Amino acid sequence: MLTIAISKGRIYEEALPFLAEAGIIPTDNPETCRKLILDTTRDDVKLIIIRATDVPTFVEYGAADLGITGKDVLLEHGTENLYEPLDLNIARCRLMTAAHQDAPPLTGRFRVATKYVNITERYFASLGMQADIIKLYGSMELAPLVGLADCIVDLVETGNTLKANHLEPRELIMHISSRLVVNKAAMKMKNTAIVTLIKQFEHTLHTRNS
Ligand code: PRT
Ligand code: MG
Repeated sequence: MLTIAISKGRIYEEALPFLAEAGIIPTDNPETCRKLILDTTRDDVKLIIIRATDVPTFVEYGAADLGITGKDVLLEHGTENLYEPLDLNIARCRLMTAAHQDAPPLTGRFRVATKYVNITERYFASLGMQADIIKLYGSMELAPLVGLADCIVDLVETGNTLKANHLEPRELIMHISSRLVVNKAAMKMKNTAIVTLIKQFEHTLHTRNS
């Protein structure tokens, strides 16, 4: 049995073609059914539907053999206890700093609101800048508007969310895409099945790029 951890929404939707290449078609739709464990057209594969930020935890502890999650989530969580064999190049976006359109460039000591505390700390430290980080769980865009922070660190895709809130992107921290991650013990114990799956995912990737 192989268990794959994945979050609903954009990653799930964009991962479906990869799963299909491996003969894995979920028999329920996670958006409409309330099941957290989904059967698939393969008797030996189940999907578990969890929050995006929980995927590394489930895979690390072996509660799932594999997972699909954003590089943002992986970098924030830490990846020492996982294998990351494949960049699926899906759910792409950019991790950026953003500030109010009228805000001056950052100098001296300033406050940054983000849910990416670890990445943000490392980023500003690498620039030798003094950032006081305020952890938020959502609606980061609000922070500069109400004087909670001088800037934010968040994901940007089209930029529409920033624009709608009178913010603008400033510095690119990194390009983000979703990755396949594998539990280390499972990679040994279920090597053949997992390696086959990785090859099938790679095939989808190569077909797309050609
Ligand atoms: O939504 P929930 O609170 O359940 O969890 P989540 O936000 O962690 O999950 P989800 O499904 O929203 O995002 C999962 C992953 O998708 C992220 O970890 C990223 O790797 C990837 N991804 C790709 C994105 C985006 N693009 C994206 N645009 N995740 C979030 N956004 C949000 C962003 O945070 C901002 O609020 O969309 C808004 C910006 O979009 P634009 O187009 O207005 O710029
Ligand atoms: Mg979200």
